[in-house]
Amino acid sequence: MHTITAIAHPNIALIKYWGKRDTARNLPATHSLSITLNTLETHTSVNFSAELSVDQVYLNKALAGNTFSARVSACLNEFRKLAGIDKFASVHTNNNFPTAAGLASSASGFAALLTAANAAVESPLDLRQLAILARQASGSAGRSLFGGYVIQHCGQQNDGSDSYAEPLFPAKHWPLEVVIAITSEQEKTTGSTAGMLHTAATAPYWQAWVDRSAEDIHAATTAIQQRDFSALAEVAEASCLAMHALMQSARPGLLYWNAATVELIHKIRHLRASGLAVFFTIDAGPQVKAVCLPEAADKVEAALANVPGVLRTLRCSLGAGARVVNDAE
Ligand code: 2P0
Repeated sequence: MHTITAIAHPNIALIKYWGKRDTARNLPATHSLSITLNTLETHTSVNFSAELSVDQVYLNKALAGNTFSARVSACLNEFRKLAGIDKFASVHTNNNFPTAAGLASSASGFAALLTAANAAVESPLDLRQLAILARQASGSAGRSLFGGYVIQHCGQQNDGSDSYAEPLFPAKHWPLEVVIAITSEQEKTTGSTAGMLHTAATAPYWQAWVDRSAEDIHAATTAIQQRDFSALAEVAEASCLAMHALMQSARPGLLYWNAATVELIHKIRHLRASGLAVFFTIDAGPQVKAVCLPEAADKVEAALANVPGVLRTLRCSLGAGARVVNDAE
């Protein structure tokens, strides 16, 4: 067998996933709706080999730590069961953006891993099976299999068979742009999985958060379908702030923001009030993602770059789903 390389992009949720209805199967407690980005990339190469007696995992050109390697192996174990393959793999995965800093590196990572693994076997799985395996590995990862606007259903079945991601609208339906304001390059202190379990166990507003999910998904889907920027801004900011308020209500509270994060929220709301089509969203980290109409993006980027505490900005459009690439790419 030869080495297959796949590329996948991070996605950012406009309607957030935070919490699990089943920890063992990694079933989300809420639906989520995301946009897949371009520019930021994970490249993952997979080579199944009869000569290996364990999976060998490299992250950003160095042997990966035990926790990361174990997650990759667990994902490959589930894949091997379904794909009927018993060989271990050497895996090389590289991100061109900060890992584990609230930029969804696990989403693009597992989407690229499964896409490469699937292209390396004789009987590939279908996309629905791949989406379920990706969700099992990381709740946001199924979303990075697809481009444009994507929904991750929380599902109701105990076995998770109806908890999968699927595309909603292609990127060209409404080509929004995203400015990411980086306010810290540090890895976050509380990972998403631990943060979600802690929140579900201790936050008093937990059930209200879960109950609101379907309504927010419906509002966002309608806004995207109608290309109604104000309506999308309203529901996306509400979902983001509700998620962070929920985390902060846990005991002890989880606070992923720094001072610059708060400055950016104010700046983006001020820009919108002054007529620019922009809204913010923030994940489990201190970076702020400003989603905007293309004609507003240059002004938004210039304004955010000047906010105290912003280290640099990144610019993305909507991107494609995970795919196999030639080694030369
Ligand atoms: C999201 N996040 O919807 C939310 C918003 C972070 C904040 O999905 O435990 O790394 O592996 O299923 O996918 C990050 O969570 O968590 C995430 P696990 P994951 O994008």
